[in-house]
Amino acid sequence: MADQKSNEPHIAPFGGPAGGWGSVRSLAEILPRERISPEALRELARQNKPDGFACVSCAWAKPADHHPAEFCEEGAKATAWELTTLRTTPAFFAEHTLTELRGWRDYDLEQHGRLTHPLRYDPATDQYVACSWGEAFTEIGARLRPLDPKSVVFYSSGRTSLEASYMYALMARMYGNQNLPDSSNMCHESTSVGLKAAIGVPVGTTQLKDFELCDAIFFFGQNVGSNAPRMLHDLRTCRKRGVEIVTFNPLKERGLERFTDPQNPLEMATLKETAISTQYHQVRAGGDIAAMMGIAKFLVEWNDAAVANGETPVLDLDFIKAHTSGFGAFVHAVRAAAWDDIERESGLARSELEASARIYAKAKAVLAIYGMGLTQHVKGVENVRMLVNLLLLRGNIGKPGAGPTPVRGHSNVQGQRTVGITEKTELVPVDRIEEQYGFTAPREKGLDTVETCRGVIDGSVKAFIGLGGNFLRAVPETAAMEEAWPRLDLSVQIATKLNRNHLFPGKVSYLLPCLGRIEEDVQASGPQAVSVEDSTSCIHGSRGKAPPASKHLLSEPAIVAGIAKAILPKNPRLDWDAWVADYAVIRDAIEQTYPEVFKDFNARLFTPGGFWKGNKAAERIWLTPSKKAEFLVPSGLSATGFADAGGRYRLMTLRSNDQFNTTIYGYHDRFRGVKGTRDVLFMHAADIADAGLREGQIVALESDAGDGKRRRREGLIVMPYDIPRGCLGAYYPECNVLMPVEHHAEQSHVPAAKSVPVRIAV
Ligand SMILES: Nc1nc2c(c(=O)[nH]1)N[C@H]1C(S)=C(S)[C@@H](COP(=O)(O)OP(=O)(O)OC[C@H]3O[C@@H](n4cnc5c(=O)[nH]c(N)nc54)[C@H](O)[C@@H]3O)O[C@H]1N2
Ligand SMILES: Nc1nc2c(c(=O)[nH]1)N[C@H]1C(S)=C(S)[C@@H](COP(=O)(O)OP(=O)(O)OC[C@H]3O[C@@H](n4cnc5c(=O)[nH]c(N)nc54)[C@H](O)[C@@H]3O)O[C@H]1N2
Ligand SMILES: [Mo]
Repeated sequence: MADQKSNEPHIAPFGGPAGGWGSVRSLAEILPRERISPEALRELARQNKPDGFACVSCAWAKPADHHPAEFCEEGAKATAWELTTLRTTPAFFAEHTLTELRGWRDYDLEQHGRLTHPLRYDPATDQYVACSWGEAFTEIGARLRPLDPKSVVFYSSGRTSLEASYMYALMARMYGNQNLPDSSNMCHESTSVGLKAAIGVPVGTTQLKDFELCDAIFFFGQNVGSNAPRMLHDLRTCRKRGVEIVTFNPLKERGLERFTDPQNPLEMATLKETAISTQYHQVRAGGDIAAMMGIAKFLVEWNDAAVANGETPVLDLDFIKAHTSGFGAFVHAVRAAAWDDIERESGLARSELEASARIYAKAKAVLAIYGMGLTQHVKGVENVRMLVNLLLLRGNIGKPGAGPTPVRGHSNVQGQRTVGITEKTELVPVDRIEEQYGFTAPREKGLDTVETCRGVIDGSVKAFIGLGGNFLRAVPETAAMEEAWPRLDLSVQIATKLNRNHLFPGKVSYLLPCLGRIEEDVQASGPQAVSVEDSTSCIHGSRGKAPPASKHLLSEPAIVAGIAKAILPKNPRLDWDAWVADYAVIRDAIEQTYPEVFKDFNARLFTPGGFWKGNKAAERIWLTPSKKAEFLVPSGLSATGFADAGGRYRLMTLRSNDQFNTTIYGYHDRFRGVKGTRDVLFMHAADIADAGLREGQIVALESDAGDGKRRRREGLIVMPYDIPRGCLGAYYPECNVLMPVEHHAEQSHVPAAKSVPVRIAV
């Protein structure tokens, strides 16, 4: 199998902290492998600095008073990945057919280096051949113009800048659809839907300064050490001031246990570690609603007692009365929930939940930080709503040091939504764009990621444009998707490196190479900057200075403009060329469409720490229909959406410490003690014994979704691991083949990648 890699796989527990010498060694492996030049090394130091570039890795906040080197191991890997001196040229494609390349591993495809030329697929030879940009745009226009706009999809991955995203969304609407799925559809859409319904804003309410003011942090389902390592500094500072950190995660993730700052020479020399979590609860996958219900139950009980004794209430009853709706029904549900059910569903003992409820009840300000462990479940939206319930009980939204803090994924995934990348009409100022550009914008809801997958499989989607990303690898049901993809009339991929999606051409296919954000982008008016929005709603300018990987590359705004001019009639109110010549003009257009958020956009572009776009819920103004923050009674205690049954496991598909989504940097997962392989199945020792398996045995997984479809992943090595019983862990994207398209979060349609029903096959 293409994914299998067994260069002496080695599995043994890792004893070190997150960060520390391990992260330095990990970099020492990557930098030479990417043949990084001295200039590129200099670029590393410009990461997340004023007038530097915004890191292309995660979306965590970038402080104004930055650390001496505001980058982390993962950021450095992402920078090295983009600045590699390795190249994938037309000569490479002359030597390899796509059929052959489909046998390569994801790692080897990208490791070959940056794409250098625009390419067209030649079905006669099954190869990509170099073409001119003009030729590419002309044919893309000729193919798209006759199609029904409803059958065309414009995907984007969350790395694309605000400028290119705004242009892309506008182009789609002018073309005639809102088929604008993005990586957020697979990620924090449960947040966007859940928080919007509960508190009237689709994003977290907190900022970095709240880390200085909280006295407890509740941390659910986010692997900070691997996926947002810069936050470890904030967490460590919190710990040093005695903030309690209560973590809920099925796995003992090292970054949540302890950390050594690789940028602090004293800590490194003395091997000093900071313990991060003060309580660590290994909740079952999909057990968070139950866990939070247990905490709420203690709070309500203690409140009853306090009120009866004339003491200060445990709940913030004044806040609840003034600011919330649905409290009565919620409390009724809390009282009705049975401890046996809570303990079974959460996998946690009542005493553990009591211990965390004590911390919650004592804290004056609580931050609730979370990631994919909550959002990627069938009840992902209810997970988010339950977290809000918990916060509302003690008024922990809209006060300093408190609030929901979703940790977003890609570096501009939140920002794309801010400037129009959405399939939902209600999230777009339709009247304003119609007036600004003189056209009638579509009102019909567009396709999201799940709906796009359905459409590709059933043939109703005819053309796909991908602005970054690796759609075909990131989505569920990858085998059926790969089988269906060649039936597309047109597949266009805008990318920096070759990935598996590019190996599945449509009837007509183009692979268009673009500049990365770290590279210098010179247009008619001179060198350009772009912008991104981080997880805390702060908007940052970003200026690339590294020499481009090839002189044939175009920037993302230039490529979008090229396609737009080819598919749209001329519009006197919109000069795409003028936008490409000077991105400040795009920012003026963005400001005109979104005057509240982007006031004085160009002037504020390089504000240290970014400029905050504001947040009504943070001011306790609730933009919900009831004008209050809404409690929700969850529909049940389990988030999995399927019943437990003999032999059926809950599979969590996970990221390693050595990947960025579908980009595989290497085959080690240092923190989890895995070396040289990704073909691992994490499993509880007692489950291994009960299933009659043994450590190191090679097994297959089959999906157990009850829909009669066969989905199978071969070649996984059984590894005993500290994981709750009945739960399994294995790596994404290799296990996406096991996920049915229809196994997604209700309402938000996020694929339910953290509890996939599977059976073990031998
Ligand atoms: N280096 C690096 N950085 C990244 C990425 C990357 O791949 N590599 N990806 C980026 C992107 S796009 C995103 S969205 C984020 C992803 O970052 P995370 O949100 O951390 O996503 P995952 O790595 O998928 O891991 C989720 C965590 O949830 C836990 N978990 C699984 N199921 C449950 C559950 O039911 N309940 C609870 N409480 N926990 C659960 C897992 O054990 C794991 O620790 O990171 C971003 N940053
Ligand atoms: N089973 C399972 N599936 C998941 C997840 C999971 O946890 N489990 N997580 C989901 C999540 S949270 C996400 S966000 C998605 C990720 O889905 P995507 O965002 O679609 O995937 P990436 O792997 O981030 O995309 C990598 C590719 O982006 C291209 N690229 C990199 N930089 C640039 C650039 O600057 N410009 C352009 N144009 N292209 C660039 C490169 O060619 C690279 O190969 O996957 C989702 N799928
Ligand atoms: Mo993501």
